[in-house]
Amino acid sequence: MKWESSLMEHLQWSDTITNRESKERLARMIAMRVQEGEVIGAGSGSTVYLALLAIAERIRTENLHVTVIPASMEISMECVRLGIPQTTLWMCRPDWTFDGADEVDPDRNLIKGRGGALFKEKLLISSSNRTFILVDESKQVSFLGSRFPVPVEVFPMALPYVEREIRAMGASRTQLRPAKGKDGPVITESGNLILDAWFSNIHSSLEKEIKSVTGVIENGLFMGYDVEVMVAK
Ligand code: ABF
Repeated sequence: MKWESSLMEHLQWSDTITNRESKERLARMIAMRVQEGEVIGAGSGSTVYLALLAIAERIRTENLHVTVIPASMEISMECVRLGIPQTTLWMCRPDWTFDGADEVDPDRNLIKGRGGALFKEKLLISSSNRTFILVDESKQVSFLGSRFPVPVEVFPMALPYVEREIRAMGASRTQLRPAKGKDGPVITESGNLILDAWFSNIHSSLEKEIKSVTGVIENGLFMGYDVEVMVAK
């Protein structure tokens, strides 16, 4: 069908996945957890994409019935392409959710949001009784902020105010995230901006402090969430 083939052109994961073998091991492990009739939340990123491939394979070969709640339009489009049925948080609550992360500390605190879908990812994880975070070893850090800034999703008009408040909280640097391959900033699916904020001391209350600023939609810190971390060697 024409519509499907034009959809395919926009999905270009395969060439760009780092640590692919580790991520494929995780993908197979998560696909094996899916049980008949379950509703599963799917975050975003390349590990989630590979897990969807493995789940689609089980749907094809075992006639498994599973429904996915996707955290992003990109993942939703992958589900369409792979023939995986979808639903929304309006319709039901996921039995469990899987997602990736950018950094995981020894206490299972996370930084997420390099793909800009942090708001819906957090909504999905908060709505789930159980969440699996799939990471390769490169994502394990001794403290958060070692490699990545904290992404903050900001209502556009609030940007100057939010930036001042975030700096007053101790961010040494803030940067509006630029769009890849074109002029202008990243615009999220909800029409907001992403402000990346570098902190040298990410403490347990920082997530809530950032969230309390008027104009902040969400941030990519996940402090103290009850998640199970699966690490591929
Ligand atoms: C999502 O995908 C994001 O929160 C995180 O930034 C990213 C991890 O991507 P990958 O699985 O491609 O390493 O989970």
